[in-house]
Amino acid sequence: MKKILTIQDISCIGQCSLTVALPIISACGVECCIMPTAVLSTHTYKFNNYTFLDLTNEMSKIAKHWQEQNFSFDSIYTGYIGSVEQIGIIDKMFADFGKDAKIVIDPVMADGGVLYTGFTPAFVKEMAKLIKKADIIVPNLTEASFLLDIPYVEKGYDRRYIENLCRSFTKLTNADVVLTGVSFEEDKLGVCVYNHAKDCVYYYFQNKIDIAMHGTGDVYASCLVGSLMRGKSLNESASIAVDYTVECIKQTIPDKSHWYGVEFEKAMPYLVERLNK
Ligand code: PXL
Repeated sequence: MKKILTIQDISCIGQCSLTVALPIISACGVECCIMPTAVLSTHTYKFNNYTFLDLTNEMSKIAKHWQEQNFSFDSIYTGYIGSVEQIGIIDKMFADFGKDAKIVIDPVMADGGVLYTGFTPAFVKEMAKLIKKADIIVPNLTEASFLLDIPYVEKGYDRRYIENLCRSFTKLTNADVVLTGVSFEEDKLGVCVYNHAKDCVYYYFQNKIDIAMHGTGDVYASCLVGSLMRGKSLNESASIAVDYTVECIKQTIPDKSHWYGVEFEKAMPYLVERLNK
């Protein structure tokens, strides 16, 4: 069985980061080990007065113990990272535990043209350096714009724009790019997968559901990495993750009072069945 290490926060309530990555990766039939970056009472989106316990010191201690045990992983997948200092620790962890690992970085920091609360230009700069170490990066359009230091374009772009944007990442990294939130037609939303070695792109779209739901980025990336480690190709994993994320959104819509995340749990049977095909 393959073993993924995922590095991100524990938002105790909120259906994002580790509370999403653990169950989804497990459902993919892959062992999920965790390195928590922080513990928050909830996620930071539309919640006020949440608690935040920084785990930077603990991360170094955990890593030291793992080194003594000679642990290594088939994949290291990073999500929400709490600080610039943690980026340095994670960089070292890639070297210590990820020699033969697929390094997947979801540069969680922004959406809708703006940085999330607590993220700074200094963080963006460090993240732009960290992705040099990645095999695959999973930015949304906003994060891609911040990393490349270009203006965010919300809509009205064409294929040439998207493909040039993906290709621009070759300045920063040799990683393949899974660019999320791509839309050329009003009613379609999907991803562009840029294969760095072959310099070619693959698109996958679904009918757009015009409701923004929090945590879908984490659902998407967790499913992508889980499918990859389950043995699916990158293009296939990118497509499965689109379909699963859409299924999660559809399952959440009837529950009008559920506002802080997606009910990804309801769509788990769909994911398990799809991966068995
Ligand atoms: O879904 C990304 C995420 C993860 N962790 C925390 C967050 C967010 C997005 O807002 O606040 C704590």
